Amino acid sequence: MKAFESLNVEIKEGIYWLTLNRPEARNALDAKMLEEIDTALVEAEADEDVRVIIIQGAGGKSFAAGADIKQLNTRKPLEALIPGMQGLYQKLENSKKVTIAAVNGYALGGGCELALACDIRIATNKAKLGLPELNLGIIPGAGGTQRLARIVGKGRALDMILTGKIIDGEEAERIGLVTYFVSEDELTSKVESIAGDILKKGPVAIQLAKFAVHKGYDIDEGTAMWIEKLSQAVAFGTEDKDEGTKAFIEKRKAEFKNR
Ligand code: CO8
Repeated sequence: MKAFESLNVEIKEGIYWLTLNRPEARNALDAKMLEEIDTALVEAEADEDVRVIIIQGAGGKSFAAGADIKQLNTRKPLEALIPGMQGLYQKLENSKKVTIAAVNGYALGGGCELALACDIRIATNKAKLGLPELNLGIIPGAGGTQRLARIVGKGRALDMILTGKIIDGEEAERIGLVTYFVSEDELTSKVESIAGDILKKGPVAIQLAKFAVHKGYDIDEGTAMWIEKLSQAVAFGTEDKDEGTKAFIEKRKAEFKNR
């Protein structure tokens, strides 16, 4: 496992815990941290035992307060065209592992966009989420304009982006921006319990289901149905499908092998 400056990582029982660790800057995502997240994702992706990636923020005040504004201040127009944060979050969304954002404290701008790129989001009573980029004269440019609208609908996304309003975890759950709302004390156990449910499933089926949902969402329904069908054909060819169906018939727990 690599050593990082701005991250803490730990692998425990199939879970890759990725903790953003710049609490003095509210875990703002500077170039170094983005590079390290990229490296951590490559590491997690290559590890067959890792099935779930959980992203959280250190320090109890913030998940991530967005891109590092001091670094943004000197960015030139063409630098916005590099894959950068947007490309990194696309990698995250395309990961074959299940990704969970555990949001305690601020998830603003690029921090909120990081959570939006995860498969499942959990917010606590201390969470504050928003896309306040317009206050800085820029727009949410790490997938926020697209993913927020897809997740909460165009009207709510426009309201949040154009006003820059910050919402709490309870409202985030109400509008569907996060999947679960829990108290700060319950966060770790909730995340572990969701990860535990995922770890019981066949890894190939998890990957195929995730791919079908994400890729199918952006295209016409007929083509998306074919993605689903072809993904199912792949699943039907796995030993895990034989094991899963056999275990049900034999009234026992399935032992999936990832093949
Ligand atoms: N960047 C750099 N430093 C930050 C950031 C940030 N985003 N957020 C906080 N910090 C630093 C502060 O400067 C401060 O540093 P110092 O102690 O040296 O003065 C330290 O963290 C603590 O901050 P505060 O004293 O402000 O702490 P509070 O608890 O009072 O407030 C907040 C916390 C509400 C999070 C507040 O710091 C804040 O509003 N931060 C900025 C939030 C923001 O606007 N985020 C959006 C950034 S833009 C973005 O994410 C763009 C993404 C897309 C880019 C695509 C590029 C192509």
